[in-house]
Amino acid sequence: MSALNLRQLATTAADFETEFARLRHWSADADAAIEQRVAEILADVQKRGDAAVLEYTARFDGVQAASVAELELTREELKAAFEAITPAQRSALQAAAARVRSYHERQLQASGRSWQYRDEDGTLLGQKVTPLDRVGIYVPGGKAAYPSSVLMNAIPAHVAGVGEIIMVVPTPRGEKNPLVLAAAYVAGVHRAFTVGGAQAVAALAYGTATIPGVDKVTGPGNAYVASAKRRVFGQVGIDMIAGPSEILVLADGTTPADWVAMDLFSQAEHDELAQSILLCPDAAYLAQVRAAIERLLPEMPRQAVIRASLEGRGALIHTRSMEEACEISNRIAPEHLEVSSADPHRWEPLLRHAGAIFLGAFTSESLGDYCAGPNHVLPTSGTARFSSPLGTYDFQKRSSLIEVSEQGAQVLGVIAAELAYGEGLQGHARAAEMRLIKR
Ligand code: HSO
Ligand code: ZN
Repeated sequence: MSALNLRQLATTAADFETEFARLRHWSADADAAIEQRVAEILADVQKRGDAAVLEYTARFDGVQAASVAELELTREELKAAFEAITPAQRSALQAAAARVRSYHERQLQASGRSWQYRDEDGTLLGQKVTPLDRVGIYVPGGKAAYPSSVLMNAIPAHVAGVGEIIMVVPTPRGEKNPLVLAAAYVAGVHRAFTVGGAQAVAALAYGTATIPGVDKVTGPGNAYVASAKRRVFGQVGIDMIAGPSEILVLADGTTPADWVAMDLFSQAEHDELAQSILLCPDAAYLAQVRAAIERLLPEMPRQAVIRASLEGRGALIHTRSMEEACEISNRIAPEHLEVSSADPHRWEPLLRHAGAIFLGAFTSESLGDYCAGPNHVLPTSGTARFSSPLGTYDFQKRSSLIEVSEQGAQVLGVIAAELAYGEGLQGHARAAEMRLIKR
């Protein structure tokens, strides 16, 4: 095997900024052919409904069915899948689901409740929080069929109180992934259809005779699904368009080098375009991690993907200090940030932008992917600067609540009328003035 060509940068190097910019560069250029195909599929499903869904499912997945109803997986089928997996798989799914559920229940308590108050003149003001009526969860079927993602999408929806959770999952050549079905059962998915691709997103967004239209579509997918989600946004809500996975490890040199090497692999193995970066002020430790990577890589079944990811987008960066490592991490705003330090709480206050922060040597990112409790659907590609993990709040919406008292109307009416005349809107002004008591 050829030597691993893993980038090593130093923040003291004259060309650091150029190399750093190169490292960060990533573009998911919209592919015009895909965009065109997706636009056609969306329009076709909107127009012909079930018939179009059936045709695309036959063409793309090789699944022939007489009706879309035949493509529905009943709750009994999901249950049967759950019962058919091994006892160890069953209990792992249930344990993960329980932890994810309790984390999201806390989240709901902390940020998902309605509130109101009355001001001095008796006017009631507030915010009413309600769950979405119906959501669609897209689950990929091919190389990225992750049962854990079923839990991470469906459980917060369930906890938020969504009325109906509809899962769609492609089953190429009719092959169903038993763990995906079992996870859907555990997570409380209400209905599931073996339909995928842009046609599934279209069915969820527009509704067909068989597949109910939803209010929001969440979940990861390939370029077709991402394009379809972008296009239906506005008609329905979407969660986010996720880019390739990322991990950034801040190391002070106290964690066993093998552990850090494997943590870098754990995101690199997702995708050739995934990004794994290690930042450390200790040059000797960086050399140890590099040696560990080279020694461990040949053992990995997905070594080809890991190698491509590390060589294409990975880096070991020698910083002047841990403080500088924290600054660079903030510039990158990674999806996953491991603070692999003996004193993680010293650094945590310096870290402002990251999808999820993993503190201390024992907190491998992979524990967060499956079962620690927080969501693994996280902002990627620097979007952690302005967005948050998928959560119960994504399955809720807020309505403002206003009840103006007679006394309150006397004050507000004067203000509103003044501003309304200024905008040339008589109707507004007079509606406010009619409620003023003539004296
Ligand atoms: N790390 C992925 C989620 C995942 N990992 C699913 C394993 N299975 C999100 O970036
Ligand atoms: Zn992962």
